[in-house]
Amino acid sequence: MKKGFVFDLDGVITDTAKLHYVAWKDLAAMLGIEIDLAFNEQLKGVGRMDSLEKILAYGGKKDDLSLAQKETLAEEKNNHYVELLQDLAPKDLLPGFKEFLDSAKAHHIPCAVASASKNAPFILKKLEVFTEFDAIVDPATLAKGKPDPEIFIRAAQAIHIAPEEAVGFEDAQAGIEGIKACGMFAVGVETTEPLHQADLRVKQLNELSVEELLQK
Ligand code: XGP
Repeated sequence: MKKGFVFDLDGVITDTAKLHYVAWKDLAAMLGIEIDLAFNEQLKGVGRMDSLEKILAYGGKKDDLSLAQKETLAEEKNNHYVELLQDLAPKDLLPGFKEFLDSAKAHHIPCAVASASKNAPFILKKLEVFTEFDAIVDPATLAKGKPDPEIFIRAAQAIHIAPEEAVGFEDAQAGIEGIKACGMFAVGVETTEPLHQADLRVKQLNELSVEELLQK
């Protein structure tokens, strides 16, 4: 029996993954690096500085910039991304997410957010679901990012269950790997590429019922 749910944010609760792509693509272009959707899969679930490092390595510019320059670039990308978020509203919750969350609450199942994004609280407030979660892990407090399982272990702890008692929801391969590495049941929300190692794959959360998942 499962006792709690742990959700990624970008691409699971709302489709902000595509806005990250727009902002990273523009920043990369400014640096003379062209990224495409296939490369973008590698940025999903990965924190801000690590995403920038991946782009620089991809463009052969790994050792070209100082830490201060990288921090400035990461901040520029974030400013652009936050501008793109301004109109975000409850209508932007992915289909079936709110119904699923409401059903979990009706079953008294604790729910946590495990996102690499430092913008998670801001986005959840815009979507008007911030207060619906029992815990939101602060990625700034983590030693390692996804695919390390740390964020998922911390999310399970925050809702007072063992990782094996939780179901994790992810749209990123790095996230699925983190979920599996700590023994959680992994639901892969597949929007583009196939997610390897997921225990269950869906396109949208409205394909799932809380009752069924609790039996996993
Ligand atoms: P934050 C974001 C990264 O910038 C982005 O590349 C990842 O895909 C995303 O986190 C994963 O959720 O972090 O810049 O919003 O803090």
